Amino acid sequence: MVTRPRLIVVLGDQLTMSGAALRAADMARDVVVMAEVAAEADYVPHHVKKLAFVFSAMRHFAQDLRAAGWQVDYARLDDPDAPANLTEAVARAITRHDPTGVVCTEPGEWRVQQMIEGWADALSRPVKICADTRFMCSRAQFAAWAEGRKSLTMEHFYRQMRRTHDLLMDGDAPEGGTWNYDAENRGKADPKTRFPGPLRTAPDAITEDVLAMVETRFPGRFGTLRPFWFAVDAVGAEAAAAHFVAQSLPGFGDVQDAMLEGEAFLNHAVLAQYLNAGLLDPLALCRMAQIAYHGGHVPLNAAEGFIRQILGWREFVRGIYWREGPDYVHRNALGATRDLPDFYWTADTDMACLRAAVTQTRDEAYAHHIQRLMVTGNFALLAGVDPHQLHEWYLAVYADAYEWVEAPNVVGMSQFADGGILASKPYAASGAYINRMSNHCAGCHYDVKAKAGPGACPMNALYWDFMIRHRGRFAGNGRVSRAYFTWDRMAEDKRAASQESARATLSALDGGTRV
Ligand code: FAD
Ligand code: DLZ
Repeated sequence: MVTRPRLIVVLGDQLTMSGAALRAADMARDVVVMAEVAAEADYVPHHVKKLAFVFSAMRHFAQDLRAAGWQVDYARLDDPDAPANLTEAVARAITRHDPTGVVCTEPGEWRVQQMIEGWADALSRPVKICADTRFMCSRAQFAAWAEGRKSLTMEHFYRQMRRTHDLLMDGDAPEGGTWNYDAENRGKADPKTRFPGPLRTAPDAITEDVLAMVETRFPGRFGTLRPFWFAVDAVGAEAAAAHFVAQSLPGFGDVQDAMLEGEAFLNHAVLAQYLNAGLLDPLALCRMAQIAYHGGHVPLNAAEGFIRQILGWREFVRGIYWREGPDYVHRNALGATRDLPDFYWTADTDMACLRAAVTQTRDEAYAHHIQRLMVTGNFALLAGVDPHQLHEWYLAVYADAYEWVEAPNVVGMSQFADGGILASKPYAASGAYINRMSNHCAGCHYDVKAKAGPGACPMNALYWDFMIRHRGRFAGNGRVSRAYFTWDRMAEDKRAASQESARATLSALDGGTRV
């Protein structure tokens, strides 16, 4: 008797042998379906390095699956008859294999989840969606934790996660007696420091094929494709993680919030693209950091700071994304409507910090947290840029961007567009913050110390303009209300000059004049 298979669908960001759908499958009978499709490449204009990373990692994973004994039905984007989207890819695989049903792992986006939920009717086969076990807190566990709380505080969630996963714990107390060493992680970086940077992996023949395909298929797309140095399989990603823990983690905490002209990575891990695609396991990575701390190779502020990002923030934002629902990406609590300035794509601006962030984003499909939050995010917040346009930009330009993690960071943390679900205050700052945390201002066309006038850092007046625009909402917020005392005590002529400067910058943005 011939046993009919099931189709096991593996998406481009689910590239792990221990994926939930694969674990539910029978290697002897089931068929794994993977498809490179134009619809996923085009729904936002993904950076060319991100496209190359996803397609090469998919091809490497399919190769590993076959070597392990799986039957893999793989559609390549450069096949003349490539399916246009994931539904078409699965429909065609159904015709080829006549399966009894389809098994998937939860995707990372409401859009894709809704698509998969439609397959049972559209394709006339039962569809099973398995919970994604790559996370340390399931969607259901997060919902249970959040239930009945007036506000959701990352720090409370993080402490519970530390206990649950026994990370940096000394019995029931935190290692070192303190839960959070963030206060020690706000140092400025010394421009003379030589940072080791992330491990660079040379492209193999599969990656070279993909690079050629991306060059041909996506001309004019944002981003610099070569040199391409991302790892594209689990072995390479694990080597990159080991390199980070040995070389950069010891100094991670000290300069976690710093920025330096010409230094894209400092001591950051540059591992999020691997974690989010399934090439690295987050709990294993946290344990590596913990072992390095216990071995005396890494100080506590670095190990704790790093573990907090993954065990705390990464899991927390995912919980919020799924809890808030599909309309989250359309929220706009501050009513911001300005178009995204063109310089987010061209880097054509006189503001040194923004030029540096966008240039390195174009070249590396990477910017670190403070660049995303306090440079590109902050400027958009101050200028009142439409958060949905900004969300689409972030989703497109970073190699690690998938909606479950990108949207809460952009819509919630950076733009306050969810009205304060994720962040308890707006991350709004004037040029003084950039000057304190970086060396960008020293070589900038604008004067960071000047508060108003054509030569003044535009963020200074825009900061006040933002605060005044939203005074009704933020004056009662104890975390930012002091700013209003400062504004109210400022001389009338200074306030008028500041407002005039903000108006000039905003109309330059609207008129497409260089800022
Ligand atoms: P490191 O700074 O070395 O941190 C270590 C790890 O912690 C990261 O690899 C990441 O997995 C995790 N992490 C740190 N901060 C966060 C956070 N706030 N949320 C979730 N995980 C975190 N992260 C993404 O993975 N994808 C995104 O699309 C994304 N978009 C962002 C947009 C904005 C506006 C902001 C403010 C942050 C965004 N982040 C995003 C979070 C963070 O900036 C990136 O995870 C980090 O910069 C990735 O680089 P890294 O691996 O060198 O991280
Ligand atoms: C990001 C991406 C891209 C560019 N291409 C594909 C693809 O061709 N096939 C695929 O299965 N997945 C791709 N992905 C990842 C999906 O967009 C991702 O699974 C969803 O956004 C949910 O996180």
